[in-house]
This record gives sequence, structure tokens and C-alpha cells, in this order.
Amino acid sequence: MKDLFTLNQRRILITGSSRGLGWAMARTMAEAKATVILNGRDRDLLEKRRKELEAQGYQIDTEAFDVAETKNAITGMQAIADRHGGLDGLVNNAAIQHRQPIQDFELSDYDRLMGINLRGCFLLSREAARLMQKKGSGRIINIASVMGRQARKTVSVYTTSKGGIVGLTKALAVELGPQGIRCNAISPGFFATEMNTVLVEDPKFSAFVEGRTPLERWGQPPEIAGAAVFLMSEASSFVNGHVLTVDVGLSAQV
Ligand code: GCO
Repeated sequence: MKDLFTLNQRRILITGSSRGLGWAMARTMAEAKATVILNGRDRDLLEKRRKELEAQGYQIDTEAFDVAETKNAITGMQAIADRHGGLDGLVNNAAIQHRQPIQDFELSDYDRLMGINLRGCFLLSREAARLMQKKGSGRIINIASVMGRQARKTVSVYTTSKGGIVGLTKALAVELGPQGIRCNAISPGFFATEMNTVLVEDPKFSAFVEGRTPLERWGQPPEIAGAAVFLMSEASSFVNGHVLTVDVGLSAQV
């Protein structure tokens, strides 16, 4: 059988990939033979991650910028294009969380969260589409969340941003599809990432997660990576505008 899941030297940028789900996807895409471009705000950590993967023989590059900083993000995308001759794939993974009851939520926190989670996703998608349209092909994966469709208390702005990601994914899919660029989203459930350490370490919250998921456990970051490779590879050549939920059945359970 043709290896539908190989990423075969595709040049793929993953934002927020020095830790958590982004790092898990970067590692697995490198194993699938992609040329992975790591991104984050911490240059030293990016360098450490690059060395870790290069030591295993993978093709790795880094480009440090904050997706909320327009000028730096645009310059960073251009630098990637200059070094690699273009871009085949983008994973919009960079995101932050801020937990606060609505009445206490500061607008400055709203702006900071939306600037990274949603505006950053739009900005990177626009810049990537400009590069991808030149060769008439490309893949964009947006990391949404089960909070894009369901809500829980104290994460109203994160939920808003992830709901926006679902809408943006469909808009990108429809508008860029005719140019050979496909866009899909992944909606993770509860994963034991650094963003959620405070929740994982809270016995009450962990009991809630275990009670709300058929497998009664948190997800581990590597468990997101297969879905990302699928959506980046030829195996998903007819998939566009889809939101692939990876939540071990949380959204299937009442
Ligand atoms: C929270 C968590 C969640 C999940 C994420 C899953 O505080 O509720 O951070 O938002 O981790 O949404 O995709």
C-alpha cells in the first residue's frame, strides 16, 4: 500500500511547538519525514528542541516569534519562505488560557488571549495562504478545542476564541479550497499539558474529567499527533473544512 501517511519532506510550521501538543505534533511529523519548523517565544527552548530532534536525524528548523506580534510574525513567515523556498503546511497550535469568572475578566486579558488564540491563527493562515497559493497546494490545521462547541465555567474567552477557530477553519476551507489549499481543525479534549497542570493536579477536577470521559482519563500529548499527521498527509486528500474531535468520547457522553 502507498504510504498515505508519509509527510515526505513537506515544509511544515507548527506554532507553539516547543512544548505540549505542539511539541508532540512536531516530533511525530518529523518522524513522518516532514521538514519541521518549530516556533515559540522562547528561543533557548526552541534551540534545545531543535537539537533533540536533529540528534535523531530529523530535518528541523526554528523561527521564534509571538503570533500576536504582527510585524514579527510576518517577518518570521517571510524568513521561513526565504530559507525553505515556500511552505507546505501550517499547524496553528499556539494558544494561551486564562481562567476567570466573566464579571472579573479584564479586557486586557481578553485582548491578550484573543490576540494569540484567534487573531494569531488568522494572521498566520493569511501569510501561509499567500505562500501556498504560489504553488497551488497547502494544508492548514487549526487546533480548536472541545471548548469550541461546549462551555464550562471560567473559560469564556478561551471558549470564544476556539469557537472562532471552528468558524475560521470553515471559511479558510471554502475560500482556499479552489487554490488547492485544504484547511481542517482538530478539537482536543482534556489533555495533560502544561496549560492544564493546575487542573490535572486538582483531584476534584481530575475526578470530573474521569467522570466525563468513557476511558476515564486525561489525554497524553502524543495522542493528538496521529490526527495531525492524518490531516497533513495524502490520507486526508478529500477532507476539507472538517473539525476532527480527539476527546476520547467526552463530547459523545452526556
Ligand atoms: C480548561 C482547559 C480546557 C481544555 C482544552 C481542551 O481550562 O477547561 O484548559 O480548555 O484543556 O480546551 O481542548
